[in-house]
Amino acid sequence: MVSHKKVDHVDKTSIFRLPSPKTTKSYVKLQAATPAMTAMTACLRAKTAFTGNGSSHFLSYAVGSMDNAFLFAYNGNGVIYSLVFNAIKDTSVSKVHDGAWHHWCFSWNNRGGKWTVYKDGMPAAAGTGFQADKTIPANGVWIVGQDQDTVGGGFDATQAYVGDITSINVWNTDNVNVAAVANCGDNFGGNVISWYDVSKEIHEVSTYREDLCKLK
Ligand SMILES: [Ca+2]
Repeated sequence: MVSHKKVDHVDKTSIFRLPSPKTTKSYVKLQAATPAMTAMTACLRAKTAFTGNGSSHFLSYAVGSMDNAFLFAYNGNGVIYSLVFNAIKDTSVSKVHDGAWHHWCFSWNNRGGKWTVYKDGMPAAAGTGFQADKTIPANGVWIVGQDQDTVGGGFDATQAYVGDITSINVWNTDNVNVAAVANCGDNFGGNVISWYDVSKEIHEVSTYREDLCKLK
């Protein structure tokens, strides 16, 4: 048994730090009741300077029938990508690992397969025709910092995230005021995952406090 602590509420200034070198032991499970999603938006704040081989997964969502139901990640060149319903969308959004805090969102809608990557509240890349008419299945498991190849596990150290991460929110719509979310709007909690409220099962991840919104 791996020991871990369970945290039902964290202060809004709580930040998770996933250690270097990459390991499969460090991750946070977010316990959310997730509906089937025909559209979604996932947002988070991240600060990393990791470069090198392998990918780095901010967030993964797996169900029994599909481990790559949703992924939000960047590759070894610092380029954002996502997977929806087991298909990858590489983007042109780069320099994730510049060592500074950034707010990132990925939104998708199965109507026309419209997708958008937002950096610091502004659209940075977008397209259509990605997984149109697909539905992300319900009742899966959300893991911060690892790619799941089985539900809640099957991690690969080369795919772990190294760095700081916080403010993870997920909505089952792509109709989100991302600029307000990025600018610490009061009403930023997701309706699928709300960072303030979601229960967090922490595995070998350290936390510290910093109010990233204070500077806004
Ligand atoms: Ca996987």
